[in-house]
Amino acid sequence: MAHWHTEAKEITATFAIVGPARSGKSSVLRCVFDRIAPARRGVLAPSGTGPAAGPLLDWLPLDLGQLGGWHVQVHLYAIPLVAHADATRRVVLTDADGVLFVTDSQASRLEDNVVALRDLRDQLAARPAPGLAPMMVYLHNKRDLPAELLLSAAALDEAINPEGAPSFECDALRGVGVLEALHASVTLVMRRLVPRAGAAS
Ligand SMILES: Nc1nc2c(ncn2[C@@H]2O[C@H](COP(=O)(O)OP(=O)(O)OP(=O)(O)O)[C@@H](O)[C@H]2O)c(=O)[nH]1
Ligand SMILES: [Mg+2]
Repeated sequence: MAHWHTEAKEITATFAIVGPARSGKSSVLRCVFDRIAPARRGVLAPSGTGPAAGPLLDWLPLDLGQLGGWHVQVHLYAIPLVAHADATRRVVLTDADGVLFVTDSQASRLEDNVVALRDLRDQLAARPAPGLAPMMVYLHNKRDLPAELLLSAAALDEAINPEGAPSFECDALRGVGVLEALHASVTLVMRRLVPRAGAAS
C-alpha cells in the first residue's frame, strides 16, 4: 500500500508488473527505464537468473514530481513467473497499489494468460485487505509479431479483461504503448490515493 509523508506532501506508490512466463514483464521495465528522463529514475535493478542468484524481481524506482499537489514517487517491480519467486510475488502484491498485467498476445499463449490471471486473483484475494484491490491495467504485448500468430486486442480483453479495465496494445521491445499504459495506471492509482492523502493530512 502507498506510503504518505504528510508534512513533506510525498506519496510513494507500488506497482507490480505481472503476467505469464516470458510475456515481456522485464522488457516493459527496461522500456520504461530507457524512455524516462534520467533525472526522473533510479537505477534499474535486474533480477538474478537462478534460485540462488540475487533478488527475484526487477526493480525500478521513479520520481514523477508534483501531481495534484503531492510529490509522487513510484516503485515498479517485475516479478518473474517462476515457482521460486512465488513468495516475492506475494510480498509485492500485498503492497501493490497498481498492477500492470502483461499478456502475451500470441494465440498459443492464451491459456497461459488465463492461468496467470487466475493465480493473480487468488493471490490478491489472500491480501490482508482484499477489499481494496489494486487498480488493473492490461498491456497486450508482442503486437509486432505476425498478425496470424496473434489474438486481437478485443479478443484478449474479452477473455481476460471482462471488467473493461484500460488496456493497451504494446511492443515492449520498441516501446510502443508502454508509457501510455504506465501513465494510465499511475493516473488511476493517484485518483484513488490523493483524496485519501488529503484525508490523512
Ligand atoms: N517480439 C516481441 N518480443 C518480445 C516483446 N517483449 C518481450 N519480448 C521477448 O520475449 C522474451 C521474454 O521477455 P522478458 O521481458 O524476459 O519476459 P518476462 O515476462 O520478464 O519473463 P519471466 O521473467 O521469465 O517470466 C524475450 O526474448 C524478449 O525479447 C515484444 O513486445 N515483442
Ligand atoms: Mg522477467
